[in-house]
Amino acid sequence: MSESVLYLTTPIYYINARPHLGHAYTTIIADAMARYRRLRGDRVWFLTGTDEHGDKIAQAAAKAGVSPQALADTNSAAFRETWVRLGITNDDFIRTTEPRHTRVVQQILQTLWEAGEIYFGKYGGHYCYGCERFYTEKEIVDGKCPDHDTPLTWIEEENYFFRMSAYQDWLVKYIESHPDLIRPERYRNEILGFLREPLQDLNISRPRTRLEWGIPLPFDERFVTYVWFDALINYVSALGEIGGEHYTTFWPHAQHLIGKDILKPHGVYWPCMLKAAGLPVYTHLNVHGYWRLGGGKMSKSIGNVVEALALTDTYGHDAFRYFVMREAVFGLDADFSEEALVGRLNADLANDLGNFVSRATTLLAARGEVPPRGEVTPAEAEVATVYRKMRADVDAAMEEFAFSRALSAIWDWLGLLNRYVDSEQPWTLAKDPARRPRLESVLYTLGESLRCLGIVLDPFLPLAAGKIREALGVSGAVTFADAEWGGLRSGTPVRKLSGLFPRVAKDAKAAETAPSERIGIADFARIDLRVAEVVAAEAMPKSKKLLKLTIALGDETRTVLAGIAEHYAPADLVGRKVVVVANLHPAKLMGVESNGMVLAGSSEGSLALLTLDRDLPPGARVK
Ligand code: ME8
Repeated sequence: MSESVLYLTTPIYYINARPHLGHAYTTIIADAMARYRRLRGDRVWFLTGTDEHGDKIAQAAAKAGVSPQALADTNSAAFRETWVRLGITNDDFIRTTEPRHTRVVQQILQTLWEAGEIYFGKYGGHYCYGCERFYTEKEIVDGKCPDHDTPLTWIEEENYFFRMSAYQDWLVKYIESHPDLIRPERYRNEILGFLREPLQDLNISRPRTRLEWGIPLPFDERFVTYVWFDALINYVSALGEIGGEHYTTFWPHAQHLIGKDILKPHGVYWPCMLKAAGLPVYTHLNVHGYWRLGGGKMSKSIGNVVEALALTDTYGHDAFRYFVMREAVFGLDADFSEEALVGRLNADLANDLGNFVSRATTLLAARGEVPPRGEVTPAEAEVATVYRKMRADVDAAMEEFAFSRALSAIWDWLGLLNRYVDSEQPWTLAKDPARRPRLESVLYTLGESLRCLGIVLDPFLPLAAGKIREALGVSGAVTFADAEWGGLRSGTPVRKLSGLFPRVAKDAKAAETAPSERIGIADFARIDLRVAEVVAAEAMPKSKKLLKLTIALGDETRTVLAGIAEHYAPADLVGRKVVVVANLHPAKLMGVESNGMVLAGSSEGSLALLTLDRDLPPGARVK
């Protein structure tokens, strides 16, 4: 990443729909990018806003019996409030009904008019009121709008046109000489493919007799500007006066982020408009795919996309952010479902991240503060080396808006951290005063991992990252410069942080917390519970958790694997009578077949085997 300045924009959203999953996705990933670049110490300006002109708003306002401006005020506020609620850190919010916008649109129109880039002409075409654009014969599907699947209207009228066709050759050459102007590459190819056909001039006006709600052309008051011409200019108008300080600082570093639905206006119209107006083209157009719901194409008109966004309140903003960034490969379509969200929340957030944070802060808090760094064995060196590699991988991924790849790099490191805790067994070290130096070095590594997590997770999980920093007493702004490995000071007080991401009980409604589903006695009778005697027990090589038990069940002996190694020594088990599920399908774990399951209860980290309070022979039925 070369520039140290970033001007990042989202599309300005139409205010005839309520904010939904699709809008939130674009805005959330833009926010993550803005936060990431600020952490790098870059100068960032992050813009979002609303697109408020056009037929649809005028019609909806008439229907509601209010002025278009009043409706626009209400509906635009819904977007602004949603972004505040989601913790979006946009620096500005532009509305196309603001005077600062109108001024710049009219200025650009006047410049183009005077330069002869705009002419008056007659045009007839198939118009879609939904899209507010004309469709060429080639684009029409079965006589209908390819987007809305509704009939088109033949409209013939006099209008103003922008000489876009004159820029075709220039645009092709520009895209070819700037290979990553439009990315990912599939969308660059799509635009180049489109440009293989002759480019038409762009109709940029609508007669006021047909549409009143728009920006009047400065050179002909009988017409208003075509919505796309109006809307695209927001990216410039939001920076104030063209040539002014804010514009000069940020425009040369403009990057747009959009969904694939609006590729053509951004990939074709906009660069031609900029070129004609004598303004530099944006540096990158970053295009993401579409979220699908229930396997189909997500429609803007259906309420379930709004409901999908409401899941941010159900499961938390961080969990929602994490899910959409982790699940979608940037540029490709992705499927949204509540089940998948809960799956990620439980596995990645509650389990991988939450458990690590809980274990590490519990161990450190028990000691009160971060110990001296101590000796660095190969295990500690590996944690640091993989951390540095992860940081480089995250940087490379973020350069391409590859949020999912960035997160998976962080989670690979987190996996290593969890394995490190499992294999170093700090709770065992803590019991042996002679091993105190070793314990200190492990605890220091855990503390340093927490500190670094509190920084690198910040763009993606801002709330959780803030809590992690707080547990280590880090207050105020941080940057990636603070995330150099080894920066943790011994003596730093640590507070316990548990329940960062509580598990969500879905379907089977977590046996521990919620009342479980009722079953009939016949269902229960299908489970064959038996008394068994442990005749031999041994540790499983390479496993911290599993013990291999040989059990007698009446006449039969069986091998059963039990995840109790952290709670029972093999020698303590031989001769004990336990209760097993005898009719489970065999399962192979680490190369050993387990034939049954030993029952145990657990709560908050302690575990107890079910045994008998009077003697019964092995094989006795339990019910
Ligand atoms: O097109 N999946 O506004 P819009 C992912 N006003 N992203 C989605 C999505 C989905 N299913 N649905 C919508 C407009 N989006 C114009 C833009 S810009 C100068 C003018 C997101 O409200 C995605 O970012 O229809 C898409 O490009 C945008 O919302 C369209 O928003």
